[in-house]
Amino acid sequence: MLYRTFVLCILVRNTWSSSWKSEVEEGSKVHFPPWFKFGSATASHQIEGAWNASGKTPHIWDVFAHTVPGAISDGSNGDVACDSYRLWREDVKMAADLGLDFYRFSISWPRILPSGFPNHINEEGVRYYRELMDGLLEVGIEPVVTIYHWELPQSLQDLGGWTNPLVVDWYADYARVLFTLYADRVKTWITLNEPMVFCEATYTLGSHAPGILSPGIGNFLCNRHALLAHAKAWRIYDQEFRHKYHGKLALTNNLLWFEPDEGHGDEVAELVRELGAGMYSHPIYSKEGGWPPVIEKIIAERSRRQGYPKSRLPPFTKEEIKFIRGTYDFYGFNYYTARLARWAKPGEVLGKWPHFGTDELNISLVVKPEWKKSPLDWFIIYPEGIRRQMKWLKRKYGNIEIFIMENGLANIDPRLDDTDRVDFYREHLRQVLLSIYEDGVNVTGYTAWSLMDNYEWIDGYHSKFGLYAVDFSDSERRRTPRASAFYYSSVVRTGSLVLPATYTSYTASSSKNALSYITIVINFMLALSLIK
Ligand code: PNW
Repeated sequence: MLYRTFVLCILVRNTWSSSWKSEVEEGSKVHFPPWFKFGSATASHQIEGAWNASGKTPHIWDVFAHTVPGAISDGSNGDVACDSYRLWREDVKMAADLGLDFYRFSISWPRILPSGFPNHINEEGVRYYRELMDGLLEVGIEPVVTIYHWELPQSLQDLGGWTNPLVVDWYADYARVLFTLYADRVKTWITLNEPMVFCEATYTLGSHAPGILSPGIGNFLCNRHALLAHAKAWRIYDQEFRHKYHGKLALTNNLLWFEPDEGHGDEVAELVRELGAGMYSHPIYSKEGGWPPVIEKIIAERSRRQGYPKSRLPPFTKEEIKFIRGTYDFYGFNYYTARLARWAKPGEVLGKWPHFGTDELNISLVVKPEWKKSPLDWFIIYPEGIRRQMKWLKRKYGNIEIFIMENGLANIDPRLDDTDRVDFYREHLRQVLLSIYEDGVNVTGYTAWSLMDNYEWIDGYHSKFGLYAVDFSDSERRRTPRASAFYYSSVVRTGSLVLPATYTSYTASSSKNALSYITIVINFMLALSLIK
């Protein structure tokens, strides 16, 4: 007890350190409004493992990693991952130690419906998620559930997956099963995680499971069906469940922020924003609904020039436009990175991700030399982008509630003193504060990606996003908090960006001063012991 009090004193002293004072003196706001919620996120395939256990059948990522040579950069798969199917109590404990308001996780479609259809509901899968939800609720953490985080049952992929119009019904039936099972416990639902990524990376680039290269055709079919599927699930909830459970639903979009390259006007950036954000937002959030008109026109003209009898971007019917429009309770926003947009030079080869069909617009995406690099080539660090993107959403779709469902930094080394990640969180959260206080953006929550290192899709275990490090060579998949876990926990608990001196001096001193280094390490360990 005495020891804990001592630790607490150190934390309190650190919390009221000079860094806080100077920020206040500078006049910048450091406190989040009291209603603002903080959480962290994972996704089923990235953490659960147990790929063929307890009645689960394979989904597209199981099959992709197992059968396509070179599909995953390190040749790995998600068969065991963080073993969270077995170790979920540790995940709940980490979320509780961080003091999170909510924990976002996803449900694996074939773990609940092994055939892909609701003819058979797998009780073991149902129990797993029920126990996880109850475990969270017992420690006062809200479960935020993603219905689809890229795990299409392989049986449905064999029937065409997201390019088959029937997927709308398949998905809606699955969503209804989840609402029936869990709506009493879950009040915030994400229908689809990043349709832009699962349509474009799969069909435009052929790099994500199931790896079908069909640029300009498959991506548009997928985009269209994803929006209809989302809308159908939202309407099912709205009509059959809302009056009883009062939950909120939206999809979440990964939005890359685009600015014009030097010498280019905003027109080029605005056009690519309509492709990246608009195609997955305009049909739901705009007043008129339907595809962004400018994109619809360009694709129709190109299709005609290319000899297609109809546009490759299938238009929505009037009924469909009405059916999709307004199917939201908030805007789910995932933010990682940004690019500059410029008109492509004649014959320019646009390369891979994050180019995603920008050739349709004759636009090339480049990186500003001043932007900070991360160890991953696609991941350029641009904190202002999160604020500018939200301001853009407000301008385009009105002052809707925005919920940041993912934001976080990948690096490639497993070290615990992840000062780069602490800086990343701090700088992005500062931009979120500016959005609230300067731009009047209605942003209500922030989600750190990710609670722990996990299976990063085509990058395998190479990229690490975790607040907690996971030892993948250990059969118990030991989880250890990083400095960023300590920092984020401090933000969550104090609701402010106040930086404990522990960390400030850590960055300031690094190798310069051995004594302060030792003090810092001791402080850091003491602080961590409080979290434990
Ligand atoms: C998201 N981009 O994917 C996914 O929702 C997570 O499952 C994933 O682990 C996380 O972000 C980190 O990659 C993204 O290029 C893929 O901007 C690509 C981008 C953003 C998010």
